[in-house]
Amino acid sequence: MEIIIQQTIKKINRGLFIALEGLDKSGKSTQAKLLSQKLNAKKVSFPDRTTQLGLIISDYLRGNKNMSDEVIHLLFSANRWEQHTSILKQLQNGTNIVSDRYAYSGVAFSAAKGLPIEWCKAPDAGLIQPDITFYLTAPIEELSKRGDYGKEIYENSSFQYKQENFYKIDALKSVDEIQAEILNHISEKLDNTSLLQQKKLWKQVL
Ligand code: Z5A
Ligand code: MG
Repeated sequence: MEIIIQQTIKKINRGLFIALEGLDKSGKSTQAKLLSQKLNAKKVSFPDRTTQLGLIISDYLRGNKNMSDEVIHLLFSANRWEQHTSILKQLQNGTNIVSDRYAYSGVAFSAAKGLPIEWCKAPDAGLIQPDITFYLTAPIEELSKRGDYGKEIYENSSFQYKQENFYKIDALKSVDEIQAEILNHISEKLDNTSLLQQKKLWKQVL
C-alpha cells in the first residue's frame, strides 16, 4: 500500500486528501487514526478544538454555551478555514491528509436543524475538496450502545446525516475489516489517477 501511495503522490504531484464522515460514534476517529498511520498521513480533526474558535465550539458542544444555529454553523466553517492554508500547503508538499470529519458534517448537522442546505453550504465553498470521503453508517440503536454516546448535545437529539454519495461503509463491521475496506477503496481509486483532480467545494475544479 505504501508503495502505491508513494507512486501516486509522484503521479499526481501532491498528497491525497481523505475524509472520514458518518454517524456519531460510527468509528471515524478510530479509523482516521489507523489510516493516518498506514498512509503516513497528517491527521486533522474537525472541530479542531485546539484553536480559540475550537474552544468556543467545544463549550457549545458540552452544553455550556447557548448559540443560535446560524452562529454555531459559521463557527464550525470558520474552524475549517483556519486550517485551509495549512492543508493546501501540505498537500502541495506531498503530505497525505486524513480528516476526521469535514464540511459534510457541517452541512448535514445544520440542515437537519432546518437551515436551508444552500445557506449551509455557502461558507464552506472554496475549501479544498477531499479526494475520497468515507461515510460510516449503521442503525443508530446499535451505535448508541458505544462508549460515551449521549455526552454531547447533538447526540441527545435526532440529528443525523440524511444523504451523501460517498463510499458508504458498514460501521458494524470490525475495526480491522473497516480499515481493510477503506484501504481497498483507496487502492482502487489510485488505479485511475485521472479521477484525482484537485477540486474545491462544492466540486469545482481548482
Ligand atoms: N459537528 C457539526 O455540527 N458541524 C461541523 O461542521 C462539525 C461537527 C465538523 C462533535 O464532533 C460534534 O460536532 C458532532 C458533529 C458536530 N456531533 N455530535 N455529537 P466530534 O467529531 O468531536 O465527535 P466525537 O466525540 O469524536 O464523536 P464521534 O466523532 O461521533 O465518534 P467517532 O469518531 O465516529 O467514533 P470513535 O470515537 O472512533 O468510536 C466510538 C466508540 O466506538 C469507541 O468506544 C470505539 O472504541 C468504538 N468503536 C470504534 N469502531 C468500532 C467498531 N468497528 N466496532 C465496535 N466498536 C467500535
Ligand atoms: Mg470522533
